[in-house]
Amino acid sequence: MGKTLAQKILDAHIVEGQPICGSEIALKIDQTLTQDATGTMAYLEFESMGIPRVKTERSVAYIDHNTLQSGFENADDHRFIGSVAKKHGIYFSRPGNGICHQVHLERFGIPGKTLIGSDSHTPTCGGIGMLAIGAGGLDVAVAMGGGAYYITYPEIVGVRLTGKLSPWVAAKDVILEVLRILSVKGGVGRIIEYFGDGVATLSVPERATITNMGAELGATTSIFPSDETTHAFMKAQQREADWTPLAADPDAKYDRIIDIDLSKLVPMAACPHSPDNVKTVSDIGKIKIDQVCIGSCTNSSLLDMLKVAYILEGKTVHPDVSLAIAPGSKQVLNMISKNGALAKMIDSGARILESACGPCIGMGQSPNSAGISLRTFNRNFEGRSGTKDAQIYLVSPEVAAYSAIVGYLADPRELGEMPEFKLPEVFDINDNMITLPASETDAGSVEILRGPNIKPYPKTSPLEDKITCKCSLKVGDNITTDHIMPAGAKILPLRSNIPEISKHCFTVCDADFPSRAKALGQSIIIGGANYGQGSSREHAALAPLHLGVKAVITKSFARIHKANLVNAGILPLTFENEEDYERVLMGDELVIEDLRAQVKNGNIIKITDKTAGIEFNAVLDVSDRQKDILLCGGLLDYTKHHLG
Ligand code: MIC
Ligand code: SF4
Repeated sequence: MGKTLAQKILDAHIVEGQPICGSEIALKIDQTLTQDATGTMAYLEFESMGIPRVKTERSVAYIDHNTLQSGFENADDHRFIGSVAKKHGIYFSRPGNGICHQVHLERFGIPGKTLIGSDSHTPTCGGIGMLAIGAGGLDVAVAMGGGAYYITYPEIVGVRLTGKLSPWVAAKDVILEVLRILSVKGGVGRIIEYFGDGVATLSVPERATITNMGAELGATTSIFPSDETTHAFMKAQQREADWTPLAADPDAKYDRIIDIDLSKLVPMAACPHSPDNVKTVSDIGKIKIDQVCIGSCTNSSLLDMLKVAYILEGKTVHPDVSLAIAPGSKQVLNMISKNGALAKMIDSGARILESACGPCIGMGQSPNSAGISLRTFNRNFEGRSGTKDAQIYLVSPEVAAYSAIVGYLADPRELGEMPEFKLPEVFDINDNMITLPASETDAGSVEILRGPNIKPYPKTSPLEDKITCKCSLKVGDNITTDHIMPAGAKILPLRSNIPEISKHCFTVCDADFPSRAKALGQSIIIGGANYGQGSSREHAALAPLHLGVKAVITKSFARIHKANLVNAGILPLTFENEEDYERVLMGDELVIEDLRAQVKNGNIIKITDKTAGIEFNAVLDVSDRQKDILLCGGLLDYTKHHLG
């Protein structure tokens, strides 16, 4: 039987386990990437494994998230990461060089290879046929040390694209349509693979927008074939030698097929506060807007910027609107500055930001109170913009730019005929902001530069045999890692200081949680469905670990967060009977006896709720390897144990 493209790459990289849907496999990882907000912790973890040099084909450390330097913390972290990179054989993309996913697509991604990154939008490189997966920092550290990366062998959902996008309808509208169909939980345990005649009509940056935002489906990753369009893109990046043609076999069998006729799509928006709350722009109507932000790893390519500049040319941003634009990389910014597109943006009144994540992660440009902001980003979770009552709509660059001019949410098809926007035959190549690592002989003399805000990994201990503790928090469905461990300009500089950042854990939901959990010493959290969706930040597990959380019991988990909990030695449990979720209340005293034996012997954990006077079963749905990790007290202890 023929294989899908994802299956071909998976199967070529399996080093342990069987390609059977639902079973755990170990993958050989060819490349890794980190960014600064997750990178400091990842490199502290890598250092503690005592491996002198990375064992991957290519590892790259990017500085793109914590670029607002309103104190010494972020700058210290940048220096720390730069020095670790130099010493241990990692390429270092300096601040200003661009957003990790955009730069990796331009300069490092290779069709058919595997990449894991400590950022959930790592699947961006799926746009050139790479198997690129978001992971926790510790998983990336292990992969840098030559260890395998473990996932559940996924189902493959095929999205068959036919037709061609109408003028002013964008790649963003394609992924919004997929989100409308599948929802933010619909991709869990699945890879989304695009195929069909419509693929050839999409450029690489458009494909990358689609695979990037597949993260919002909860998918393991998303992937496009590598074809002549990919070839032209790689050639234009002067990386033709890295190109290989790749596609699914003609008789490949997908677990499910979704049909999308590109010509039928219209401009859409994801309404507050979820990326799957998708409606057409015309159904939402002409709502008045306060802000427009264009950029982020989803929509900051040269192609996006050329379209935006065309729409803005000769116009002025509406007097009631603030327009901010962050081109995705130095390459993009440089090229639009040379071809005049940047001048058109500046002329229109756009506020040009550096090539970094910026407003997407709340690093500046928070909207006004109750402000309505249109953003070309990928997440519109409540409060993520930095303004609690802001209303964020996710839209294409075309919708964003046109709306910025007219002052309300508007349909860019009103612009009439669309010129052909073409990618250049040669991109501007200058990798001078990527610092090469020291040679193996020089590495010994490289000094690691550590700032005072960099604190060690939290204390761990082997799994106890009996847990008696209270439920410190009960939350509902679709809790994001932005709820668990908020980001933004004030909190992000604490990413390398777990004791300090823990003071902000869950404060979006309950301001007293950190102090309550700390006072309890040990506790358990109760959650609903799709708990931990969104970012890959392992801080959403490390802060609870620091605060004494022993287990999280939910209706279901998002993939990366569940793995991060295991890595941190926190039990990820699900209710065997979902009705039990209603019966356990905050403050209840919970007891788990013979825990080690229960973990070793099966996947059912018996729990007594003394306050409610009930017993219930929770499921520990993890592999035997993950059980060993939990028994050891987390992946770091497990890895040291196995290495030593
Ligand atoms: C995000 O978009 O939420 C982030 C910030 O890029 C995160 C990583 C982080 O929290 O550092 C992600 O998506 O993984
Ligand atoms: Fe950066 Fe936003 Fe992309 Fe996350 S989603 S990597 S914060 S641009």
